[in-house]
Amino acid sequence: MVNKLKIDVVTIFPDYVVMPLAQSLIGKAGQSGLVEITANDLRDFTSDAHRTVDDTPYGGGAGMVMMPTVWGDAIDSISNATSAAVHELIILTPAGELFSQSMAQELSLSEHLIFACGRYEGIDQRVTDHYRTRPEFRVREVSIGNYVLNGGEAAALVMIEAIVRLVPGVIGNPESLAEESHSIAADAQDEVLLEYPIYTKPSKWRGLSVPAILTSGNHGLIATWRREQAISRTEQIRPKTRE
Ligand code: JEE
Repeated sequence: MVNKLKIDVVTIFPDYVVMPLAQSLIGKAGQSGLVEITANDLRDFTSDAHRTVDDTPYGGGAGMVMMPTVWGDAIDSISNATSAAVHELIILTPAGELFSQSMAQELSLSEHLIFACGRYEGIDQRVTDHYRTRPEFRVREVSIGNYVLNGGEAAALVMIEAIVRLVPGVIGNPESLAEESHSIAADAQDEVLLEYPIYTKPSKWRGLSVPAILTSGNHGLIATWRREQAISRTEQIRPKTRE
């Protein structure tokens, strides 16, 4: 087997993650054996009767912070159970680097991804700092966008869906991936060309007709029209801003 990807999600809500993963493309990827996903319960790595994962913040402030001890035990155990040479540790946080298509491309080539999904105010910073000193780990603090969620689980699901569909052999349609990879290279969150509008039957619906050029049979003109549509759409919806 060539490109096997193991994904571990660590969370206090493993069911939140398991249910959507059982569906759709990701589920099929699992059946194919190309990807194996495990939802791990963080509380299994606690050592007290109450299964505590959080404590009050040093320096004061609102809310609770997740303890480094529990996270360290979980990540050590999960990484030791996997033979991968490198573990990509992805710590979800509103203060992380923004997730992008190019990051998804990179991560789809990994052997082992560990998603650390915090809750409350997040995870003690020393977890990131410690694993950055360990050569067998590659640590990234990642955010999926500039809005605030209640925890990392939804963000991990978004990332997993974007990553798994890029694993070679998972998507049944290599043509659509090849087409995609053009638009990927530039993707630093600038330089992305939005897609052209798409249509199917019926040719007239509620008084709206499909643009005549698409039924003309002239593939050269269609390609030019689509390029122009993509450009004008991009200028309208994502105008280049200047400082
Ligand atoms: C992981 C806990 C909740 C809420 C404090 C202070 C932050 C944490 N794109 C994304 N948005 N949110 C997350 C995300 C949220 C998380 C955790 C990821 C773990 N939470 C939480 C509020 C705060 N706020 C003011 O600035 C904003 C911290 C995420 C991703 N990925």
